[in-house]
Amino acid sequence: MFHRVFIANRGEVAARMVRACRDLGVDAVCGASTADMQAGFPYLEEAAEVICLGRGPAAESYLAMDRVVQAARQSRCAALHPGWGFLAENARFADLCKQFGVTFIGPSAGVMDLMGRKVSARRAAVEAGLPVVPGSQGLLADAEQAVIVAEEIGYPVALKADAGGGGRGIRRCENAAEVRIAFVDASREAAAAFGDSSIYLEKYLDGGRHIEFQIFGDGHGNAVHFGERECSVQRRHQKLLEEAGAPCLTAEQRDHYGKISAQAAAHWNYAGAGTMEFLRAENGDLYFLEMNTRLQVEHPVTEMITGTDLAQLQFRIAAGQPLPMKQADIQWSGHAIEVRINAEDPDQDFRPSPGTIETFEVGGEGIRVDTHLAAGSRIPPFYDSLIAKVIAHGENREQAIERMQNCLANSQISGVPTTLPLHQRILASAAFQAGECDTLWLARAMESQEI
Ligand code: MV4
Repeated sequence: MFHRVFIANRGEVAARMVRACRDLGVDAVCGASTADMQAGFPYLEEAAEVICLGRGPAAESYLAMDRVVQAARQSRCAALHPGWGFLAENARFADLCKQFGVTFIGPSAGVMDLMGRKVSARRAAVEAGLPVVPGSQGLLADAEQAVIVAEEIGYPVALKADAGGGGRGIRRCENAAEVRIAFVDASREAAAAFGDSSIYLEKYLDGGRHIEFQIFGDGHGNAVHFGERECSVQRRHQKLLEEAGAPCLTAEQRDHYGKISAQAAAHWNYAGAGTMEFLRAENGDLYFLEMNTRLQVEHPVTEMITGTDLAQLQFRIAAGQPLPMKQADIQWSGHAIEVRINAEDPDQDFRPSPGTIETFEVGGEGIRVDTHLAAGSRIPPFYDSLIAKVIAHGENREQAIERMQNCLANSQISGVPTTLPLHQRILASAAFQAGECDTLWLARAMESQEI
């Protein structure tokens, strides 16, 4: 195992990785912006060393690749954990780490590059035996080609950016006229957002649900899956609540899609943590959409029901150890739900609400809290607004819901407005309790003031 690891991230992510380092007996060196160094976060007190990366804006600190690598080297770290967000899926950064002799805790730059472009990810998925949504063979040359492919596949279709992901820039089209307009808009938008205007097309599946499978490979040809999560409760492609397992999946489906996900990871000789994202169609079938080559924000629900520390597993794999378990060793117990508490004002269209946390008291039976904050901590304005994840584990879904509701009812968070009251309304809704929410449910339920 490594002696010292550089944590190239901040906030809740960095706090999680500092905890993994402590549990593994590894010294954690945290890179931090000046804004975060003054924010009073307990994890920076616990770190073996804190290195200033630059000023508050992420472009001058957490996204400044050269500075981050230099800081890791200068602090004599053998490895670097990118967390999620920032540089975690940047293949050029993974390559840079390698050049500087620092082990990037994640998969190879090659597989990150393959998955970073969605057309190549689709192709790799097909080769590895995963079901994909019917779509264009590759990139579309122009709007007229898009119309030809759309007519073959049948409407509605989704136009997507090859360099996109996470839902940014997806356009649903019902006819040729809409495809022509959307193609021009989507190309322009993709060029501005990603510096790459390439567009492809898929059949649009309405009423879908977001199901993702957690996989791990060890780069020695072995791969396993840790089951699925459902993340359909979203707002503008931001997940608000996730659960494991998925209420809409049968045990047979978990085994089947988990198995083919792990087989695909083994096929690519994948090393480290990854997530296969699927869309569940209304008929119950799952289709591969994209792969995230990192651990995810919502990994704790999987940890709770499998009893495995996935962050520690990342460190072990990166240090060259083989997977310590076989598929048959991975068992599921109970149900877990996570809510993301954001410092946002639900009454002001979820505008971020930076400020100082005055009280922070969250906990209860069967509750885990992942946070970087304590009373008195400041929330700088530069980064995403996640301040805590509350995870409830129960023997079954009903108990997990009940424990989460008890926890939220007794929580005291003051100083800034948060999304906590919205979570209470979601948990109390009939649709959520019945496990019936698709990806459009939250927007509609809020629009109609149903919640
Ligand atoms: C789709 C889709 C319908 N049909 N693809 C959005 C996130 C990105 N990873 C994929 N997304 C979608 N892809 C086809 N062919 C609908 C979505 C989608 C969605 C997916 C998951 C969770 C929330 C969503 C919200 C709107 C659209």
